[in-house]
Amino acid sequence: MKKRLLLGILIGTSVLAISGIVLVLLNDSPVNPSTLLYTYDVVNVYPHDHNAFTQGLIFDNGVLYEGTGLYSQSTLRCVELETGKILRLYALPNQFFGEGITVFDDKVIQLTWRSNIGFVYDKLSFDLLREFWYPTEGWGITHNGSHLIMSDGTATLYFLDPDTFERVGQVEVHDTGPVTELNELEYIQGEVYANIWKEKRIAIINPQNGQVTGWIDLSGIEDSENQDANNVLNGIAYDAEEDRLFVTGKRWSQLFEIKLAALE
Ligand SMILES: [Ca+2]
Repeated sequence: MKKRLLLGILIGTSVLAISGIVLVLLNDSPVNPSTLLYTYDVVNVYPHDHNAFTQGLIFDNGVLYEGTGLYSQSTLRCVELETGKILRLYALPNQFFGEGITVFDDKVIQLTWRSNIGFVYDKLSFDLLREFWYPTEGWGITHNGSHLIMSDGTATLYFLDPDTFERVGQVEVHDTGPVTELNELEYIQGEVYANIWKEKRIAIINPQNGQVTGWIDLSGIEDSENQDANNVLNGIAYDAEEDRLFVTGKRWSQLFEIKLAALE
């Protein structure tokens, strides 16, 4: 009996140990040596509303559009970059937790977290034009000019028809393993940049096959005022005309323009 018990303990311990190794491998997503690694230089710092729980951020036609979250506090806003001044604001009904946004043509599209409903607004007036349904959680959204690209907190990026909002494709994002917790997105020069929830790094993803082609290490960039575990890095915007890259975080008081620097 003692031998059996000992054997059982040994087997059990081994299974736990093996499971532990597997979990560590999956969670740590070790960096593929062929991916490019970037650090950053801060080029400009702009004010950011420290009450804005940033879930979506884009730069369009000279201004920022920002979607914020939390129940009873979610908004869509148009913001002046240089001053942080809110030029236009729409408050979502209290039952919705706002998530990612993107501008497609003359419309703003906004996801919600767990309501399975997206909203479509007129870009200039913020008049609500229509709603659409999707089956997963809503996290981040961007587009490649022909399709909307959305994340749901897993390793999957979904491609949606921009008119019908039907799902027409998907890719699994991976480096050496699946890369989960894909959050706010931005499509930049043929690749998808994705915040990883609760991490200070951004994945650069080939949208054709989901392969991570680079990582931006944003260690050291953080909010100087508002320390809270939920106030994580989130929000990537790109000014294509002037090639400016902006990042911020949830309830951060600053928004940073950064330049990437490749690490050897
Ligand atoms: Ca974005």
